[in-house]
Amino acid sequence: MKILQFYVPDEGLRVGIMEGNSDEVFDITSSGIQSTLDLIKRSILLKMPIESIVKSQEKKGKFSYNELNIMPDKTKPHLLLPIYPPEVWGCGVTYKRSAEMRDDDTTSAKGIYDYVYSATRPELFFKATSSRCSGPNDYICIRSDSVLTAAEPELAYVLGDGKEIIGYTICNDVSAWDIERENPLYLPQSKIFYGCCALGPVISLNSEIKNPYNLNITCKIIRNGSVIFSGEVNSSKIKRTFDELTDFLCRDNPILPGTTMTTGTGIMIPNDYALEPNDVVEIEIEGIGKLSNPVKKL
Ligand code: DO4
Ligand code: MG
Repeated sequence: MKILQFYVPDEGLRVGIMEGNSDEVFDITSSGIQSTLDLIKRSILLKMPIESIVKSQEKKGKFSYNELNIMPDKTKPHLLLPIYPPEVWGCGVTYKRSAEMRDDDTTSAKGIYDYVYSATRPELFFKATSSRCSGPNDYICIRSDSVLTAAEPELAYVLGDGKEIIGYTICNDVSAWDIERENPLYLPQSKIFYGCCALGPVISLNSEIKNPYNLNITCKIIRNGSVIFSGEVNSSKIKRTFDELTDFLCRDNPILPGTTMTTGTGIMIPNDYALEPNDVVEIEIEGIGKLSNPVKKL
């Protein structure tokens, strides 16, 4: 089962589900479940799987996914962020390619990426709050003081109770690489800004993802209607387990249900394909779907 959020004119935010390979989105919103975060919290409170809670909800309406998969427009039903996460955290240098390219391109602190790739302690960083996240087909941003901002296509997971993973989504960890490379102490500014984190289009619950360590991840950058970059990786290439990453995240750190963790990029986009206004970034992950976002400069 996949869970998602969408907007309907005159009704506002709706909670949706999709089952099997069907394109149908059923509206399961109720007075107690007004967001996917409510659904996660209800499942924790009642100690019941999300699927069982959903089964007891009345289906209020039906939409086709394609109809909802449009740019946000207040006059039309459209997809929203699949969750308003209390926090989004990021993992860094979890793929060899990321360590190699980052070390090659930095002059300020050679070797730091190779160190963290091999060290016991992973790199974890605060990435975003909901107000900094962009949903499907919404703009991701290049900050006004960056000339080299890149897409980072990543598999992300959503936490339920404590360290439990309830499902998976796609994240674009949009990053100002020029600011990151100037000095490692600038990392928060390279990572956190308005429109720095795209999530969606859905959360695929655990039942939907047989093996999260064997998912094909692809990314395309489209400029003026043509694909100018295309890359892929399999999540089997990740160095760390998700349990290991969550363990470090939760160490002496209060983490709320719905917190979303993005697991690092294994597709390093060459500098020549730094984002430009009006580019469109498409990231596809098996079992989850395709997250597409246009780009604008702040
Ligand atoms: O330290 C830099 C950030 C690493 C990152 O975002 C990634 O590997 O995906
Ligand atoms: Mg990243």
